[in-house]
Amino acid sequence: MVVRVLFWYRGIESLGLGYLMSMLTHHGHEIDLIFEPGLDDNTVFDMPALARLNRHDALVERAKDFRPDLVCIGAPTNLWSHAARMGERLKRELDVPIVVGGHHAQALPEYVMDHWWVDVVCIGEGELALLELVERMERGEDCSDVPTMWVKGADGTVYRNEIGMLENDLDNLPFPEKQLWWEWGAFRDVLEVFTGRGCPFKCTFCNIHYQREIFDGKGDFLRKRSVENVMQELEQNLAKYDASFISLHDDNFTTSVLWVEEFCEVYKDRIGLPWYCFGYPTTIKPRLMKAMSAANCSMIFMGIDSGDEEVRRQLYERPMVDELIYEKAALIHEHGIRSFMSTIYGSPGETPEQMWKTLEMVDRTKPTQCSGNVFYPLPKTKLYDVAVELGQLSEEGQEKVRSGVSSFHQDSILDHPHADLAEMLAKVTPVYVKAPTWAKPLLRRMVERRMKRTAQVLYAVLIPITFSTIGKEAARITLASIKAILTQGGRRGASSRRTTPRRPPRRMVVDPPPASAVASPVELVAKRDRPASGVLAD
Ligand code: B12
Ligand code: SF4
Repeated sequence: MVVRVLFWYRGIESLGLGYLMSMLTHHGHEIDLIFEPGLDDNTVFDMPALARLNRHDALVERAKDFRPDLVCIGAPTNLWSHAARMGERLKRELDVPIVVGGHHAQALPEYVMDHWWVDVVCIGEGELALLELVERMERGEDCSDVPTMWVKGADGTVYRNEIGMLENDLDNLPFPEKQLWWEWGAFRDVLEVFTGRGCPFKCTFCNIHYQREIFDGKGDFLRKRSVENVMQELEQNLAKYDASFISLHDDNFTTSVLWVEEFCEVYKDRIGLPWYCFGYPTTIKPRLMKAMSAANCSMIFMGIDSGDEEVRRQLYERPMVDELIYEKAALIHEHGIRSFMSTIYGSPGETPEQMWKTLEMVDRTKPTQCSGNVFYPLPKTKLYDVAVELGQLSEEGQEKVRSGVSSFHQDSILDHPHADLAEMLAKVTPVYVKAPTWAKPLLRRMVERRMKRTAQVLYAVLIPITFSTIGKEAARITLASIKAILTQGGRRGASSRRTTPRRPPRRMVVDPPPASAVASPVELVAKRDRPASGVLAD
């Protein structure tokens, strides 16, 4: 007997949810997706007037029509407020268990679980955990001790289970679902893929350092798929979708030289399309650049983050001297690869001089494109704690983070004495690095005089120039998702997965045996059956 599982997401394709979806379909369960284009609130726009395009009523109708047994909501911090709005509504309308996972749930499981409409919180990677939950539902078994899941009982008791073992062999995972995302217009020209998980570095504004702690002792944090497995996924998708770009979304693609060399060798013969990836300055090596350039690598995203060595070393824990950054940027360009540099302004304690140095440095690296971000204290990160300790993140600010406010936008939520400078520099940076030399003093003056409105207009108008590569795909998916929501909306697409006849929803049983008989979470993890390997997509 199958279990029907409905997923919700917003704005862009989520490869994380894609993995969960395909894990379930590979084990015979049925899935559907409701997707909000999110044009009203994203990295570029904050235009509440466009909220109607999300067509919540149509989405809820589609959800009802699917008659799910379980609803799965993915929520990074920036989507939490939207996720919560939809989660609450779905609970009222469908009255089935709701599982929330993703980075917000990982960082703040207690907070997420405190919401009346949340039944289960996934505190780690979800493939094995969700499958186990769904299979227990299918068998009508108790779900209170599913590893990696916190589960709420009918009386409000929360069963806080430990994180289960990580899937060490990523080749065992089925390839992530694509079709539903395509139907919703969430991707068009750029095919996204992960070749591995994890990152060896520990930047203090990123989730990696605490993830490494929560996954400690649970298997390998840094994992790579086999090159053959990645090629099969790409070939399978390229046969179906007319993409002309490949995006390798690993946290840090350039970490393993040998693996990347092997990948490039095979990729140039079997795929050949231009691609981009994320890289970390110290891992950018001549040998690697040569191999990547020969394999048609088009662009590398690299964090400069700060132009001040002290900030990089002490605050961000990215120890590297200025010369190294200039050298690596030049190396990328020498090999004919374009660069996308990213910067952060307004970190806790950062001075105006340090912020200006960032603008200078990124300009000197001559990036093809560049983003300016205002520092956002992501929950559970070291820099969040620093902001609180320095008195720059008030109780009100902390509540904003918990509820996901502003994490998309270029408004500082710190009580930072130079927040206005940070906001101005973040807007001007992408334009500044592309501006002719004569225009740079004018742009600097615009920042000094805090001409916020002019900077905002300039930023929005020049997006096609400053973000030419990403901008084109963004425009394509915007049009595609508007079309999808207008034409498809409540109607189910061609990939609808429901084949079972209508029947009452399957219950999630949370009925643990008496306390004395309950095994410790550690014992449960140890004895837990893992899904058989060989679930590799064909
Ligand atoms: C690639 C990437 C992107 C890509 C997205 C690619 C894509 N299509 O998915 C791009 C560049 C577009 C992007 C954009 C942004 N990103 Co980003 N991104 C990442 C990165 C490097 C990898 C994410 C990923 O896919 N991981 C692999 C998949 C398999 O894992 P996953 O998504 O976590 O999903 C697993 C589990 O979390 C869990 N799970 C997830 N959802 C659910 C739901 C349920 C029901 C269950 C049971 C389980 C579950 O199971 C999944 C499978 O194991 C991470 C860093 C990281 N290590 O995670 C940052 C990261 C996720 N991004 C982050 C941020 C802040 C952003 C932006 C807000 C940046 C900005 N200012 O614009 C935007 C917002 C995008 C959005 N979703 O709206 C933060 C999020 C922090 C937070 N607390 O939310 C991260 C963690 C990096 C960081 N700075 O620390 N990002
Ligand atoms: S290199 Fe990137 S993914 Fe790795 S810890 Fe730093 S910011 Fe996070």
